[in-house]
Amino acid sequence: MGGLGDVLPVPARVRPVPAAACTIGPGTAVRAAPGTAAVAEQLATVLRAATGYPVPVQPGLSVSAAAGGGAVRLVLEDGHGDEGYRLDVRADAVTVAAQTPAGLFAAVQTVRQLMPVAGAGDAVLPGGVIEDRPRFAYRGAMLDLARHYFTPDEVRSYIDAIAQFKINHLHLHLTDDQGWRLEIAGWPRLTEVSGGPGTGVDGAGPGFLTAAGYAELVAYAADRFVTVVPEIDMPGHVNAVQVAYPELTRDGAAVAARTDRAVGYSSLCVDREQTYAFVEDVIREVAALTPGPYLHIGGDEADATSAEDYRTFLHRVLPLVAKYGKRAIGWHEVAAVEPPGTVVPQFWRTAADDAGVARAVAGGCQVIMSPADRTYLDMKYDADSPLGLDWAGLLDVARAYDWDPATRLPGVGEQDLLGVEAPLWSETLRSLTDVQTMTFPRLPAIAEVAWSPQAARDWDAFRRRLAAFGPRWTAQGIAYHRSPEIPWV
Ligand code: TNX
Repeated sequence: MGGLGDVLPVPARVRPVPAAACTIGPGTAVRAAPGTAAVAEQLATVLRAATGYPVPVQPGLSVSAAAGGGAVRLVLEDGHGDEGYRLDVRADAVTVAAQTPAGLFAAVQTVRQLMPVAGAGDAVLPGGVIEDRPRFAYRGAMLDLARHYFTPDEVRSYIDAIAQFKINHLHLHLTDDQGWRLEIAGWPRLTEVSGGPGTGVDGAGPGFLTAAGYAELVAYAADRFVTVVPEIDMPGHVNAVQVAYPELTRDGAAVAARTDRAVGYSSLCVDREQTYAFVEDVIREVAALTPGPYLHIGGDEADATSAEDYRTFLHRVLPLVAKYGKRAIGWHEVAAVEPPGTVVPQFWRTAADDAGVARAVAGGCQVIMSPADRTYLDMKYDADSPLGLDWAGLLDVARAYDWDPATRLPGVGEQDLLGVEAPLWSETLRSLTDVQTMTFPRLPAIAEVAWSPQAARDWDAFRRRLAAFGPRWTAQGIAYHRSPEIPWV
């Protein structure tokens, strides 16, 4: 049995009381206070898997220990913040308290890691108290479905895998030069043509989400307290749009499909009204399918759009996002147009400073930190990595872990950060196994950067906790890179 604090990401406060360990036995039940039934069922599922016992869920607050094992109760109470929780393990009972179901769900992820991987018979929860809450509200991962499409089942499996580390946003990069992956009412050729056979990098990543399939995915994520953030990349990265609809090009001439990895060569026509009719249809549709607060409009690498056109375009499009009730996120290039304070620039480059982002922060914007040399899961681990790119350098686990987002950019401090995200671009990926191998174990490093207080983080302690997690991935059927930096058990 590990210690009470042997959890990824490390909890904010841990007070072990070894004598208070609690045995989950054949009589253990989960008692669900009003409003906690759904998470109680998730907790019971964890305890059943760890023990093989029935672990019924019972409504009510009584903590009277049933024969053969303590009761586990879930309660909602103030004082824990939006996603914080308190886990109190005593010899005769366990209490999980939070202000919200999201906080209870975070606690369940902690309990899951404190239980055996999969077991038969009594299991022991280490005694003591954890009081935990996130450093940042936005803790994200991103999957690129455009360069290579991943099916709803694959994305669901990714959601399951990342939610264990208290990642609470999944950004889906749905469109790019090589493909368009979300069905849009009124514009069927986007997916018929640019989601069809031969799309994706090397033509090896065809497929698309139907509107209904996307909505199901969003609901599945929401059940795991993960908010989907859809990205429609514009005004650049639009070759797939123009292949499907040549009327959206300057001269209306047919456009050749592209399956190479180049960037920065395509642009929507900023001075044509038809462009904005298209963009508004897409934004309205995506907003209607997405209950979460964010809509990502890309805005990166628009090298085929002049600076003046880029400004004109964004000043038309940012209000459309607001019109349909969403808060816009854009890659940090959007900071160049002095966006309103509700817009969230996502910093992705490797430079030591960025005047545009600092100016946006001074203007009231919050920032998502995704510096490529720390968070890009598509960078190679080391020179021998068979998958991935290396334009931002090699990214081993220590590099992903050992940085502080609040000191990364001058003029962008702790209070200016909405959070941290780890993007996974898919130019070199062909399968879910590829995705998993690039994601793990670096995503838990980023999750700890985003969740745990800076003062509670320590590389050596993290390596040991990570090493102990290896068998869990194996038991879950998740591939991971056995980085030589980690003393795997
Ligand atoms: C840069 S990061 C891009 C993507 C590529 C990625 C590969 C960003 C906003 N744009 O178009 O896929 O590098 O690492």
